[in-house]
Amino acid sequence: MRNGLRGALAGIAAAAVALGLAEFVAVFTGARSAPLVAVGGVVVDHAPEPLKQFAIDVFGIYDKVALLVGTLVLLAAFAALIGWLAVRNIWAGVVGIALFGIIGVAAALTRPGAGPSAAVPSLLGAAVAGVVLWRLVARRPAPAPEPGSATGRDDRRRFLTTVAVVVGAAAAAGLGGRFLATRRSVNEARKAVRLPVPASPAPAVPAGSDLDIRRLASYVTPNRTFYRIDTALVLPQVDPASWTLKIHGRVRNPITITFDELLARPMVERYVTLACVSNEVGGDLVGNARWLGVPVKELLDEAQPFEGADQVVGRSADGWTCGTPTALLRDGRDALIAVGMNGEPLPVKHGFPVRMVVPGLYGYVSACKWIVELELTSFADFDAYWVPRGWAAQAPIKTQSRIDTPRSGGKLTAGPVTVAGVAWAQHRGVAKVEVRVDGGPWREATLARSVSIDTWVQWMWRWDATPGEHRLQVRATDATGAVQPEQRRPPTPDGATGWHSVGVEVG
Ligand SMILES: Nc1nc2c(c(=O)[nH]1)N[C@H]1C(S)=C(S)[C@@H](COP(=O)(O)O)O[C@H]1N2
Ligand SMILES: [Mo]
Repeated sequence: MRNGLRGALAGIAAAAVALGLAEFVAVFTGARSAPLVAVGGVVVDHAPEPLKQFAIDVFGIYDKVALLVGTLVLLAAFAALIGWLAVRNIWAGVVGIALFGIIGVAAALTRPGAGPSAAVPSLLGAAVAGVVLWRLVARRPAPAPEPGSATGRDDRRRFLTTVAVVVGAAAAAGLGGRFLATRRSVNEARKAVRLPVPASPAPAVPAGSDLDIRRLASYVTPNRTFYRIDTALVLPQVDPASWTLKIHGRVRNPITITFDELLARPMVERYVTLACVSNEVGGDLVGNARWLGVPVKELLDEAQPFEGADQVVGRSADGWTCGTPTALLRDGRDALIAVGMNGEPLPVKHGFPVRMVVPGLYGYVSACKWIVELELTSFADFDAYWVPRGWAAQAPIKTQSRIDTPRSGGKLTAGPVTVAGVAWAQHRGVAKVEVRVDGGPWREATLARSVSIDTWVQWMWRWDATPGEHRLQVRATDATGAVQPEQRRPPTPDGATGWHSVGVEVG
């Protein structure tokens, strides 16, 4: 086997050992201390905004998987290079691995909330990788056998077996670590949670909220299919037994409450449609759920914010922050510190044990998952996570409407066609939805019923389709009379605008 290839394989084996071992050790030092997750987290936090939007556009909700796979591929390439260099000079290999170790340690130590033990997975991983590389590269049979000779073949077989065993052991350690981590996760604690009966139940969903049209989004979105957006590469595992919510900062009366204390308070249950600011026109980063929780207003009233504390910063267990106008949280809308979603404890990926939900505001300025702090401050004094990354500090949800059926590029038969979709203008309410064909006159759609102005609403319109290619467009008008603007604008900095349109072929 050629020395270069041999070195490259040795490098990849060493890297696999480092990652597998680190993943295993991270079971004990915290999932976010594993080098892949820590470095990935730094990339997520510091990647330029256009790149991130590109990732969301191209990979959608798989952007995190794409990031991890991409990182692994890059890593394998560098590991191969280090191994290749190590064949020529073993010290070059050792320095290369040390460099990786340092990057891992630096990333893990600088993650929010990291303690000194966060350095351990990368340190151990790099140390063992160094030994593996040394053994695989330096232990050459001397003298070098003729290529193709019996000793050459034996040597090659021995080398490949060693590499296979090492990589296999690394994979076992890594996967074993992942398995143990799930076992140690909060799933058990979540199953044990008994949600209280709401003192103020949600209004019953009126008959006719669901038009029961194929491919039309259901009025209530099941937890299973509810969109998920966050910066977390591994889900924060927040144990309700040790969870507290600290309300502090510019308040007269700082308070800290435990999970049991929160559950003991009178709870409110409301339907609220959540929407992501990154949603493109016609996109599906929006969903409607029944949330159970304590009104934020009551907690703030107890804490007594000082005059001028116009921003409430929600802080997550993983350090993520969002900033919500204090006045909006106290204006009587159903802003909740929520523990329940559609009758269940919050799913872990939707913020278990506790999150915030605020009708009318995009998620990134209000819907803090895994929330552990509410800090009273001012917009002048603090920028939350997405603000220095180019997104607006204040972001009410824009009026939007979407055509769910027919789909773009659909082939239809001439005659009556049901055109249907959803529209939303949270906390203002949708007053009207209109559809037009090929730029013709606007036709008013039929609106389904909804429980409140804080949720989306289904709409439908009967179209007598004629043969040919056609373009359908939709627009909504909110209850203040404002018509959804036509002008197409991208999601940055405060939400996309424009009319959703769908091209179809009628035969
Ligand atoms: N801790 C934390 N909370 C977060 C986020 C995050 O990255 N971290 N993302 C926010 C964004 S951008 C949105 S749109 C909503 C999405 O909530 P969901 O994943 O439950 O649908 O969560 C918000 N809460
Ligand atoms: Mo979002």
